[in-house]
Amino acid sequence: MSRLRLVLPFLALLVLWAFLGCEPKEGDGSRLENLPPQTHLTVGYFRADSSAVDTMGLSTSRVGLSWWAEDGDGWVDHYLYRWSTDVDSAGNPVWTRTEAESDTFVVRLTQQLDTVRFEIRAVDNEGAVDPSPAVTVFPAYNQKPRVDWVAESQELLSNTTADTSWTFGYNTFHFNAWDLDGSETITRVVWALDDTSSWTDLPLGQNSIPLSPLDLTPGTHRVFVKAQDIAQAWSETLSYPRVEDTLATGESQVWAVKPLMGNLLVIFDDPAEESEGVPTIQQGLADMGYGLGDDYTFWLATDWLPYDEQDFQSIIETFSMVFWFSWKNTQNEVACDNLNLFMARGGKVLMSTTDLGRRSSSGGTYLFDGICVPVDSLTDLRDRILPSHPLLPEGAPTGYPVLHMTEAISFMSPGSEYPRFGFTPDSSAFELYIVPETAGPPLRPRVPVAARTPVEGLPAKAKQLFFGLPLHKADNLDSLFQAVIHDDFNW
Ligand SMILES: [Ca+2]
Ligand SMILES: [Ca+2]
Repeated sequence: MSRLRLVLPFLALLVLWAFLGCEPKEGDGSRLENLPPQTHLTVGYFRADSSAVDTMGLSTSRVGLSWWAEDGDGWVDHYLYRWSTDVDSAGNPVWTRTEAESDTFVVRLTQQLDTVRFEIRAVDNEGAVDPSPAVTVFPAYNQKPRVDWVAESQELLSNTTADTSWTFGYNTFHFNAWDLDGSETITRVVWALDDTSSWTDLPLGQNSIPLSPLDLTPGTHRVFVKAQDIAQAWSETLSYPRVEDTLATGESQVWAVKPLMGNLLVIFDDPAEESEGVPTIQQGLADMGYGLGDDYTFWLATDWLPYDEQDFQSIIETFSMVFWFSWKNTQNEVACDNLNLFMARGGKVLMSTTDLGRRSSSGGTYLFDGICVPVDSLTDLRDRILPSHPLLPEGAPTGYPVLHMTEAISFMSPGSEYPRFGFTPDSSAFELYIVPETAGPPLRPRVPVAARTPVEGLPAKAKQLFFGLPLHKADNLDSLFQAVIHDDFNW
């Protein structure tokens, strides 16, 4: 054996000794080996609608967790956690980094009752990971999804005076679908009309069921909707009308669809005057040969318009003419965009109201905001129109009759809240009717009370007529309707 062969192992041992000797020894007071952190976990179940811990709450899959960790020789830098369902496409565990020490999770259950596992491990300032993650395993119960109608969306259908409510054939049902486990866990929403043996899927996220006359034939109907979650659980089935034992006070038990008939839609929008105004208008139309249900459709809009503007647009565009009768309060402002679009597409509108929008808060000037009448400004001059004061069709095409109010109408009460009669038409319109000066006392000046907007390039025809008074309190309506329908709007 050569000396070299004895020396080499010795040198190797020496190097090894020197290397080991450089390592700090635990407890020797010099630099310590880095200790990994130790992670702890607290499980609390939280109700989805409250931050209160529900200690009994194994009935939700929405869960609140908090955690902390200690590190004996440094500090905790962050955490890594994963749910048993967190795997990548290859099935490998996926860990999520967080610096938070609590969170609320939606556990994505794939069956009604599932076991879920959560583990979390702290990472210290030197990158050492807790080798023994904190773990919890618990059963979680899936909540059924829920559906309900959007509040107020069924105003059209709320008929507090009768068992039957009605709509026209355009009606969009708006609903909310949610799930206490997180609405993102809803995977399917279906609806049915009348026959629940056949359901139609809605695109996810579309919380409305738009129905047209293709679906809504005249007669009674019932619409149904339900949602399904990722765990295949169905919500209760929601219907309109609701089933009897879930009806709220005033809700209708029967929903009927009325047909859209004729080329004229008459909207009556003056609840206080229904008993007199409705027969007056219907008689006027009958006298000039227009039959209810054949030539025109009547809509008693006492306190509602469709929730969905597109429904209203679709309804009015079924017709070539819309007559809208109201007085001190009208809802036409909510429909103005629709009416303007209707007219831009060739529709014709006759409207009567003295409701011309809000006054400005400062000067009492009328803002004319949101109204769709051809008014430039109010003359604000004439307090009353009596039955003896004629309404003269000055500047009107031939055929328009002289009108009289059937009772004295006044805007002087209450206080000065209401404008007086008379307005100046805007640049698109011309005076149609005026009330001439009336000898006093008190002397009452001449005022324009109606305006006519001719069709561009067709001045003998009109597209809009506006009366700044309650037209349903005027006489000679049959002659007026004759001139409007058979001549001025006939283009
Ligand atoms: Ca450490
Ligand atoms: Ca659920």
